[in-house]
Amino acid sequence: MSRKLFLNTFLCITLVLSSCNHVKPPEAIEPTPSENQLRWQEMEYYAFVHFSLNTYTNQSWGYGDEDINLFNPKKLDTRQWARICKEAGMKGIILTAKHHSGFCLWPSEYTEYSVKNAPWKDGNGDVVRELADACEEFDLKLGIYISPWDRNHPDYGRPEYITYFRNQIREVLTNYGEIFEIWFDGANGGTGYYGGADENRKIDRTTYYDWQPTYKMIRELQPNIVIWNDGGNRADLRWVGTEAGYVGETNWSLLNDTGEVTWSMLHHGFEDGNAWVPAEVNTSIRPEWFYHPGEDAKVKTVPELMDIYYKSIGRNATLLLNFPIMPNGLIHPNDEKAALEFAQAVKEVFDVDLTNKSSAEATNIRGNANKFNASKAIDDDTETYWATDDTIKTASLIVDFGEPTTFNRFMAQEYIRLGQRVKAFSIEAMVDGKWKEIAHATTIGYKRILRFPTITSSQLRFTIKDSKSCPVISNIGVYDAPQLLEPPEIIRNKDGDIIITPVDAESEVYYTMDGSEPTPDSKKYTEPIPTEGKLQVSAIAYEASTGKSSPVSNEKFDLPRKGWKIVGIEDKKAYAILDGNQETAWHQSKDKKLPIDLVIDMGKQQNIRGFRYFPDQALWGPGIISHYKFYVSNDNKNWKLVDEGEFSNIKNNPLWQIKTFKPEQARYFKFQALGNTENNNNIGYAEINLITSE
Ligand code: FUL
Repeated sequence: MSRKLFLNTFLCITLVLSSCNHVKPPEAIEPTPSENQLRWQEMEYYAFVHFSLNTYTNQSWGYGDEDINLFNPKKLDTRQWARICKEAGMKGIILTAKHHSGFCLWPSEYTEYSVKNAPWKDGNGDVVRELADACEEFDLKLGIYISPWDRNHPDYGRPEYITYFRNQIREVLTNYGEIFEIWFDGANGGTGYYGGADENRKIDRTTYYDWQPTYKMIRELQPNIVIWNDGGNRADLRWVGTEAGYVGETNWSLLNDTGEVTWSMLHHGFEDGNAWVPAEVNTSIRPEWFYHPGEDAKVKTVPELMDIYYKSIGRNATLLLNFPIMPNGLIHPNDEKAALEFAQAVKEVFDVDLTNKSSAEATNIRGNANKFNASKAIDDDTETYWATDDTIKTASLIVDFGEPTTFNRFMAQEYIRLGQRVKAFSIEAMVDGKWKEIAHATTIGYKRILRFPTITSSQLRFTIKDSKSCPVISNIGVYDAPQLLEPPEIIRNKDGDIIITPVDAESEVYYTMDGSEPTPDSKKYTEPIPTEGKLQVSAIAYEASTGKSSPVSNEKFDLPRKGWKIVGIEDKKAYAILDGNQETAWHQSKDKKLPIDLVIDMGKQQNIRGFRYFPDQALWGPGIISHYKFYVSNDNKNWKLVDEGEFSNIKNNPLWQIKTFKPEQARYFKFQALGNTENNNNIGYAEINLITSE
């Protein structure tokens, strides 16, 4: 090389390098997350634990007068909880230190209604302490749920209670080491024991709790904490408007810091919001939050949990998955099994990132600087990113696998320290020399995962179609998820026919009716099966081509509802509430005013010992009954009241409600609605069924 050429080359390289160094990173677009919110978001997946006095009364919400002597778990072992959570890949545990009943799992100095007066460990026990120690041992973070609504406290509803509530918060945030999250549930059903007053106490949610001084105290006591609060009480994190385990597909981590928060804002965030309030998806591994023995066969299956994963973590939220603790103080083995299998299934999908062996190129690179080039999106380092020039809001990144590659999942992450930007994007694959769209979506945020049918291609194109400002992508991933067969749906119609439907129409269904586990050697389902009497049905979906089976579906049925008549209602559509199909519902006529009766003639006497109510699942105006009376009669004239009460938490978790009482012989029953969750006269039902004795 001549001296001149050498000098020229040297100059060029220096120029290029120095220009790179001068390319500035994109400016943040406000709002941006705090350090605490960032640390929390990276946890992605952590546990909820519901345990309280109502674990011993089979209730969803304790009333506040439950006998303290019931609390005496014989095998309580917080190390078992922590081990399971750790093995399940979770990063922390949030404990219901105080649920709505007011009972405290730590020996609070401000109330007698706590473990200090329970027989457990002769009053020397402290569940919060034991869990804090177990979390430390298993390297998990600890969070605290402390219910603002307190159905035990005599002062609830008065200003004095706020002092009590703050004192309790101070106790749990002072004595148990670092707390990563505090959870303030918004539920308030009004009625309660309230120190013996036994009355309905209404509060104004917008003013009563006076949150700001409480938040200030919390942040002083625990500088690294994030505060969860629902409704309009803006804190660090938001609820997603449902407990069913999903956030909206479009999910901005933003809200406005003042003003009303609508359901849509909870579910989707608010694109133009001026405050960073990211979403946390909370759901239970079983239908309910607290333990009910009747749900032992209702633990969510791996395909259901995977679906929740994609609809929470895969949609820019975190996942808070609940374990109900059994009365003996342990997590049930079925729940443990489901959580560990779920962790394994997640691993099987995401362990091999197909971009690891690929190269990437982009249509625009910020200042042409290496520091911001496409490879930064596939380097697995979330602190480096691909960014474009400031004026560019539409750009593509092409991943070249170098050989035909099979995939069905795509993951993208924005570098959210600089704000959430992307509004729309698409994924294409090169098929027969042309780009073919395989998926498109809206927001990305911290993490977005898309599912699409399996495709084989050598190249993938990720196109940002619209963005608030130049896109900043820290990471993308491409995966080949194994197929998961979903368990089939089992229903029994009014005539008593069992109908089993596979989720994937291609798969075969095998079933048993003797309580044994179905296999592909069991009876094959081909058409509705006429049945009589009480029975249990178990079924699997099976794919002969792969030899794979789904998890087992289990359903127990009481007597068929053949011959039942809805008394005094002409509308034939009313029979939707007896058809076994949870998706069909019927509502009482709009002119009726509460209390509203539903009277059913069973045609003959039955020995009734309970009933089951499944509310309409509609998002708007479902007419969900919250308070009821239940009567029986033999002549449709003289009625005997056999049960009355509330369906706790039915608004947020509108699932089967099961009530039992002393058996009664009767031909008619009357289910009387006294109130609904909408505070109006709209009363709906998807299903009504009885629980009978032999
Ligand atoms: C709800 C509460 O009312 C439930 O009992 C449960 O604690 C759930 C996580 O939040 O709204």
